[in-house]
Amino acid sequence: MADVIVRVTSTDPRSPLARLVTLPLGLDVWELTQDEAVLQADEAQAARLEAMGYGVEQLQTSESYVADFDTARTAAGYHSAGSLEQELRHLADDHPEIAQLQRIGRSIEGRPILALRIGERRRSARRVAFLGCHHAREWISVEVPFLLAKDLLADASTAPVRDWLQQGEVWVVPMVNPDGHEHTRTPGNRLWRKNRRRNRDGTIGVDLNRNYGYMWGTLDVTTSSHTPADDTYVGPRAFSEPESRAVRDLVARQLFGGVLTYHSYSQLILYPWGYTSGPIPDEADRREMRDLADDMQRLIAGVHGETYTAQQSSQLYPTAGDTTDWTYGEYDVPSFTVELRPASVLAGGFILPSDQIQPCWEENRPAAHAFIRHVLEKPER
Ligand code: 0X9
Ligand code: ZN
Repeated sequence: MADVIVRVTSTDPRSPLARLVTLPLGLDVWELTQDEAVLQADEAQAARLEAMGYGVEQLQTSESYVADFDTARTAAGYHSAGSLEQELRHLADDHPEIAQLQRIGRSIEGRPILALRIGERRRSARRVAFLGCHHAREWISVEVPFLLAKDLLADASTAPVRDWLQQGEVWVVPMVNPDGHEHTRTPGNRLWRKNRRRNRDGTIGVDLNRNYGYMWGTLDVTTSSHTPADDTYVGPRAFSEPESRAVRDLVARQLFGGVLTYHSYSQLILYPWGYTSGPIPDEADRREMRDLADDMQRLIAGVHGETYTAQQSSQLYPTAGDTTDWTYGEYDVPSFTVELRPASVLAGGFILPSDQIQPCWEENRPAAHAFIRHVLEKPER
């Protein structure tokens, strides 16, 4: 059955949009605001939504969307798993004193999951982590952490980067999901989201951003599903996947003072919780993350004028088992999900034209720096 991209609205107060994501409908939700949702569905799902009383407007078939945006020009400039490995290796080779490439695990299909450690080696070092590409189709989420690493190394001998790298370490894992990313580079698969796990029922893939072990599996809704075929399948148990285990074990070894994970799209800065609409109980933590998210929003807007809205994750939609609920819930460290460019599907959605990579990185640079500074310079508790 053909997949379609639809805009869903609600005029009937008995079927509000917020309810849409709390039902186990197996939808692939791309955008969600008070007024409308943009999502990918098959035709039967779209008909069911209409029958439930929602307004359903077809924007495009998935096929024509990909055909419109996934041009050779759009794809040029993005890394593959292989070209990323090569460039990370060069960065490490060119800066042997302060950079080191580590394999932190292997994917289901055996690809290395790579982390670049940047900083002088000191036992007492504070450490901060930037992650990318839990979701295969979110190619820009590889490029921003990669460019951050490259830029830090280029600036390593001048303040303030020099001081950060003396004081602490920045760890960058640009591609948590190399198998999924490689899959999106094959014809017909540009919109793949999950990893490439063969599930017991024969379907493929676990959503790596539902597989972390804090409140894992406590929701069964469209945006956090227990149905293996669904795009947000949480997996059979927490940390069932080698990719999420690689991140778990890295965090356990390095005890980062903060974690920021890049995704796309929608231009958002999200902080925990995702699993509940309730706020974080600890008021100081709540203020710390909210203030930092607001600072990042301002810093980003100051570069090219783009708005990245700071909010609690669950205000977007509820999920259980995402990365930042786990890093905050388990380690009590400031944790953010940054949803990168663009703002909407009309500007490309998951298929961001490659001429946007540079401005997207430019606007995220001062926010990433603010996060590094915050974590590395934070007084001991
Ligand atoms: O659904 C996700 O995993 C993230 N969005 S994405 O479009 N990149 O897939 C958002 C995760 C943040 N957590 C919550 N919204 N609860
Ligand atoms: Zn994502």
